[in-house]
Amino acid sequence: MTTLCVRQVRTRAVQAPLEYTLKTSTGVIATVPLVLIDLETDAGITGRSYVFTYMPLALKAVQVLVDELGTTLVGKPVEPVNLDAEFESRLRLLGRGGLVIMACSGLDMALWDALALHQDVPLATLLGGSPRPVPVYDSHGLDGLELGPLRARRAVEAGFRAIKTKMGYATLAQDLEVLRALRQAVGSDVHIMVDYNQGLSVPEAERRIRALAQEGVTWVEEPTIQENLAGHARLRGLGAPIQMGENWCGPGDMQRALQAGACDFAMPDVMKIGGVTGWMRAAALAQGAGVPMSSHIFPEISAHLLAVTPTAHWLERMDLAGPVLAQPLRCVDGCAVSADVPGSGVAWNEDAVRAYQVN
Ligand code: SMN
Ligand code: MG
Repeated sequence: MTTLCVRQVRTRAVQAPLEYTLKTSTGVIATVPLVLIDLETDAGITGRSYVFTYMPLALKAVQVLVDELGTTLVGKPVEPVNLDAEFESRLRLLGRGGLVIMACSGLDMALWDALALHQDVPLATLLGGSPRPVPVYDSHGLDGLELGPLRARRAVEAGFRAIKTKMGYATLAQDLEVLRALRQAVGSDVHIMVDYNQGLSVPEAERRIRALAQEGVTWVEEPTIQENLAGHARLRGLGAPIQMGENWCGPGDMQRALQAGACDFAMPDVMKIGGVTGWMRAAALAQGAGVPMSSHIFPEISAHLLAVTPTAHWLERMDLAGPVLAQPLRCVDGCAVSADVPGSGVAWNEDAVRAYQVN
């Protein structure tokens, strides 16, 4: 078989609409800034992926990083593990944190998509497994008293057996009020995860976790600043499992968190952990530590990755890129079902891309 090589990398910046404004305890997300990546190869196959930049102010910078790094791939074989090593060496002085690893991961995801398409297999199959249903929780706008319970009821009616809500209101009483309203809406046999998005001090987090533990939550996510590993470790054993990982930049951050005993569960974000290449290394760390591993947003590719993750736990359904995708991920009977088609499942709705393109 001839070697598949990169011919060109094209990017487009879009601001996709959000069905529900995402209000976290540390920031509000009203639109979805995405860098769409089309990695063209000399076999006429195009690998696709997207990078979510959280805030519009980061959109142009990430697009430039992807463009610049993409030019270094032109003419090279589509060998993501080798190209990851090249990025590691080339970017050693700059460092692969923040926006840089986001750009590298976007290219990595597109490279793996191209490989799977070239071999005409789903990504999970290319990685040595096969697509399978993965337990999924709904995390799309189930927040606040006004609409949270209604959306939670709709999620359960749609087959979800688990939901996640943002926590960290001004008072513990308000946290409990929202949590009890959701529990009232979904009943006792649905998992409820809560996410503080790093919003509490350690003493306040201890106070609130002890209270929430009485309510039966499945996990408490990022209760305090995510870099505070000792702080997270202090919050374990209070009656509710501690979850974190969406902000780990590369497998090294995950290793340090696990070594510090910072969490009961892990949820790397495929974009920040290092793409598919980084995810597979993270999955090995989780297996070695015996830690259940969930995904963070990016549901389409995460469905393939969790299918080959030894300690796979939950897939997060938050449909950020849905408005520009040809085929959003399907969720049936409480499981995410990646289409049994070649690649990672990422393809564009070109009309929508044109409508939301900003650059
Ligand atoms: C989250 C925060 C910001 C954007 C997307 C998702 C949240 C989560 O921390 O875990 O869903
Ligand atoms: Mg979170």
